[in-house]
Amino acid sequence: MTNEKYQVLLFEKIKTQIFKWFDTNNSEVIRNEDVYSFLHSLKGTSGTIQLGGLYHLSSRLLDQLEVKGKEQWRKCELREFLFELVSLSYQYEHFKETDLKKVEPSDIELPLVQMICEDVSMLILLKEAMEENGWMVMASSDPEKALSLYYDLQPDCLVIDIDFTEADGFQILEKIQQHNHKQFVPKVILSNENNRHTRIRAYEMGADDFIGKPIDIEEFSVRIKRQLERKHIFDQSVLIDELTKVYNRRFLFDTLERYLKDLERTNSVFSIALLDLDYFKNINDSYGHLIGDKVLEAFADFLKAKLRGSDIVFRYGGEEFVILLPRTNSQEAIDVIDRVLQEFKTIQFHEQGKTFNVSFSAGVFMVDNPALGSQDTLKMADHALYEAKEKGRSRVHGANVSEQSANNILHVSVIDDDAIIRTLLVRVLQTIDTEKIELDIKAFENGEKFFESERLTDKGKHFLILDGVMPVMDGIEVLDKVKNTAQSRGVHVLMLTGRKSEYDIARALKLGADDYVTKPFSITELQARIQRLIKRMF
Ligand code: GH3
Ligand code: MG
Repeated sequence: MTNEKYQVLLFEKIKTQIFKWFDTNNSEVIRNEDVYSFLHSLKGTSGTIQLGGLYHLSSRLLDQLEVKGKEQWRKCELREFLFELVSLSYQYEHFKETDLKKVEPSDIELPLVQMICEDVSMLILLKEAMEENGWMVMASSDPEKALSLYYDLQPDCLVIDIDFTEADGFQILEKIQQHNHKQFVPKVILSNENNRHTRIRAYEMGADDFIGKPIDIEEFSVRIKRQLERKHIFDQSVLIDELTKVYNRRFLFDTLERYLKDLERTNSVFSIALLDLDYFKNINDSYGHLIGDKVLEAFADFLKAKLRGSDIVFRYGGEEFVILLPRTNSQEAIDVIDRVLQEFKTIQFHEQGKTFNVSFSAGVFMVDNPALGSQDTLKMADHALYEAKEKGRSRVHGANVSEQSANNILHVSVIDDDAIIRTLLVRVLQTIDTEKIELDIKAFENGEKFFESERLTDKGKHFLILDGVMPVMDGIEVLDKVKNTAQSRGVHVLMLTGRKSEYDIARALKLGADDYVTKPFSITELQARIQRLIKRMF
């Protein structure tokens, strides 16, 4: 046999062992001797068949094993310990040696591009080209879904291919522009109709750039890059939220830092309140996003009118607002916010011949310890907000420093028949820092096992990472079934698909997958992507 064949066999062996340890329900603990003999044999064989990287890694792990001097390992400890090995096997299996250099760590805060395009081959092509530039790309082929995703994700740039067969591409642009003229997100239009009339119409409707087909990929990338740069500069220089005209999130952090410094110097305590509109999604769903926008504007105006001149209002994100109340203690702040709530919820909104009221929930936290950073301060207010939501909404809750309140839980399920990928993904998920969300992670080797577990009935939101191709009930079937269950609203799905399976990608998007990633993926990039997705979606 050639070296290459031995190499393949050796990686197979690693895979089988990993499967036995982590995937079967044998036992919770693994004997150290077993780990030792496994690594020892790896070291021996890899040296012989010229796998230098694997040889060095197994030697190093063996040394560490000795230092640790354990008798047995818990599954999770061992998974952590062997992560580099799992990751190396994955890369060996999926990338050629020469490709490995390309797998570089990427920034967690990658720019996010949203692409809307009916033609799936074009979608795949451009998504791939953009991802090569290190940007994260969310792609949708369905205009309705794209629109609601746009509000959920708040992308940094929009690419809209207006050549739809049934929908009117310009209508999508128009709908987004109605919201967008108050919120700067660059929009790039693609079309076959590269004539003067269409271009003028696109620019008039708010397009920032127009690219005619056929598309030169290199030029396309540069033009998108320019738009992302514009957006970045814009975000850096603006302190006011354009929709609501209150201060934005970036200014909130600057201000909080200033107040924390003041607290240290002069001992003047202050309170912060985190407000979140109740069931706001329902307003968007029933009346459309434009009415949702109107409610947000009205809410911000109301806050400014009802609070003291020294209180500062910020838009924290979507339908969340922060109020900073200088020189105000916890009880005073709770009273102020509660008074605002009682008045606000009596206001009647009249739209489309119907009348409705809106309430909010709030968490209040008094800051009297300068050692807490701005992030921690907000986290405390957020815990209290969570309590207020849990207790039935439309109420104000004070944070209690000593009380460790429950976090928001997100159930993440990995469904993939490949043991290496499962182990990798679980570990990747475990290292993700999700601030206020606690992840409950489970892996399944196929869709049947996933449904048998009845996991979807667990309360809270769900995030599924689904392998497109599996022997028992493939990803598309799982997706179809998930989207047809009663709980489908709170379920977000990321599909892992083969690079060439255009048909699968098209079906996945049609069936309601929120995003797809083609295999093989770079681990660091996938990590960045999942982190971003979780932060933005939950
Ligand atoms: P809860 O009472 O638990 O807070 O429920 P909710 O429906 O308010 O909360 P959820 O976080 O599920 O939904 C918030 C929605 O707000 C999702 C998003 O699409 C929408 N949204 C975020 N930003 C904007 C915006 O600028 N305009 C509009 N119209 N909607 C937005
Ligand atoms: Mg809300």
